[in-house]
Amino acid sequence: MDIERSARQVRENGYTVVPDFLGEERLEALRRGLAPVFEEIGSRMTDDYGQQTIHTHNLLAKTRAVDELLMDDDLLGLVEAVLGPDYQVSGVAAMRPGPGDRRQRMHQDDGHYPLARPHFPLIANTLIALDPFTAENGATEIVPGSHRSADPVDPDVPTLTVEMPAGALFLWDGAVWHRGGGNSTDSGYRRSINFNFNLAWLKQRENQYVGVPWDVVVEMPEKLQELIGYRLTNKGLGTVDYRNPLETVKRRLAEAHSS
Ligand SMILES: O=C(O)CCC(=O)C(=O)O
Repeated sequence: MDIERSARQVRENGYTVVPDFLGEERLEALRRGLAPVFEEIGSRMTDDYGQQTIHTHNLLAKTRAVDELLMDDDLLGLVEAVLGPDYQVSGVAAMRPGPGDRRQRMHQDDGHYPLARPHFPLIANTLIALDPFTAENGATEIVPGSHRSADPVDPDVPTLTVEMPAGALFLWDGAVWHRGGGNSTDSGYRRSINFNFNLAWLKQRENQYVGVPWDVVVEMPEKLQELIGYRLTNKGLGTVDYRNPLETVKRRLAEAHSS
């Protein structure tokens, strides 16, 4: 992956697509590993938007199928090039718009943080395609360059549909206006993995400390423990007894194995 080129595209346009990110073998392994998760996914009705895609959130509590991918050096290199070294996992989900699902409302992922716009990137959000993304099956629709806007989101501006092959990585600045597209097919699903990263001194979208059970956390590789928040950040945020929280994780692992 040409990390510098992709990071430049994110700075300039608000997003990048890396078409050949996964490769055939990893793509197949992820499809197999996530099959039980996708079987659980349905659709939901809302008064405002009709039938919409439903996501499986808190994925690290439900499967080990995405652990390796989440620690991928190229992926994290690109995230670091966008956010700098102090980033963390903010949420992990499986997303699959299905036949009849309507498009989402236009939104910005960083709307949780009440800062004046435009601002530096707070979030690097990603979708990794397990099926081709097409205009028909719900490919994401974005407004290139909107991460630089100070205006409120306008749902009526022209969008670009992010069509990409299975195995592609789509990464965008959380300030970009976007929405999941509608799925007008009879039977085509648009399976994808969503890794959402944010600056490590912000609150995570999904509470990883509560969401991922402790017995799962202690068995994770240290790199993953750190990614989901068990680390010191920004000159010492996140201590336990004024020490690195990883020390507590390791102590509990030793206790679990000795009992
Ligand atoms: O599924 C997509 O294309 C985008 C999903 C999204 O933006 C969201 O759920 O917030």
